[in-house]
Amino acid sequence: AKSNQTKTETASPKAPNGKHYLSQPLIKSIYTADPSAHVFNGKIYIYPSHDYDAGIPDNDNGDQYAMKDFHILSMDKIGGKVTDNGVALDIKNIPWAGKQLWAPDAAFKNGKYYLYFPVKDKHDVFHIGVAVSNKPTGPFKAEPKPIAGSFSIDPAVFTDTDGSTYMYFGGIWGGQLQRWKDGKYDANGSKTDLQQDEKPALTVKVAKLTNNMLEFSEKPRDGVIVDKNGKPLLGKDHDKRFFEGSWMHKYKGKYYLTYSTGDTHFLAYAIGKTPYGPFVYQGTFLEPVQGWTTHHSIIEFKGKWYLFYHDTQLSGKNHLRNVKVTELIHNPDGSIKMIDPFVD
Ligand code: FUB
Repeated sequence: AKSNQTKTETASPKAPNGKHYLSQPLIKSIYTADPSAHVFNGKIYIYPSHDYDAGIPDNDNGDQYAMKDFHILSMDKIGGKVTDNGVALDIKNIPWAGKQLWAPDAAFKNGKYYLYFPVKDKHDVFHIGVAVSNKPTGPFKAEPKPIAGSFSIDPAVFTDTDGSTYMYFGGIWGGQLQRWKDGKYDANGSKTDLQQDEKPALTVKVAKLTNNMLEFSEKPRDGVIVDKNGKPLLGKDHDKRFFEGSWMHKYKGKYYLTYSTGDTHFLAYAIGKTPYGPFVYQGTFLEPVQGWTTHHSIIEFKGKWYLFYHDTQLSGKNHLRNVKVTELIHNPDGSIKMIDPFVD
């Protein structure tokens, strides 16, 4: 007789494209995105955005990403239990904040933990702030003002082997980087990019931090991404150029700048000889995930490298994301092995 039983859920459910997800959400009790992972005291800490549904319709400005606080996740090992450590910083305790608490990062120095975050000020302009704690999970206390000279979004903080710490930051479109092209904010500037296809594309900003981790020690510079002939990527190179969500890791003495290509939905990488670049474009290493945004971090843990990323497996909605992890492999020639977030 024909069975009318429905198929039971498998360990790896199918995505809308008919394939299976490569990995599963790390936590299902809250929506999380933009995972910045770090190893502190031998344990893995993830500093994500905390997505929630503010009831704001999707638009290119990203108004639907109306986040209000941060929860830090921790785990003893890859594949181990993931703990949600509760509210680490609330927007109401950031004196200068208006709205949209976007993708954070964290660092440890001088016995303290530093949480870096972008948020719009009360005039709707993104800047980057810092908050300090004695513990990796907070609670964090925000400094009274944004970091002087900071703008746009997506801070990624990297400490080099010589102890110097750098912040990479910026994002176009809703991240407003294009509105700072002349060094000051242009409220009437483009909503997307410079709209100059044949000119060098906007790129990530990089600035060394002061030893107290609270300020820029220099004016932010352009981390220029060039092709193999040394020519900057152009505005029209949408499948290669920087959009947002940068990260820096050092592998075998080289500086790997990784980032999202935004409207073409890849993670791409470029390699430099110094933390400031120039960075030579190499290719993409994560195919588009489910959902519009793609944002990541890379860490080494117990001799292996891992990619933390997000997709929209749990909700199917662009602004309600969930963080994931998978192994990242450097090939013997230094290239990064392509990762497909789906498997057959
Ligand atoms: O989470 C809000 C924004 O979406 C982030 O700042 C971007 O990188 C994108 O993931």
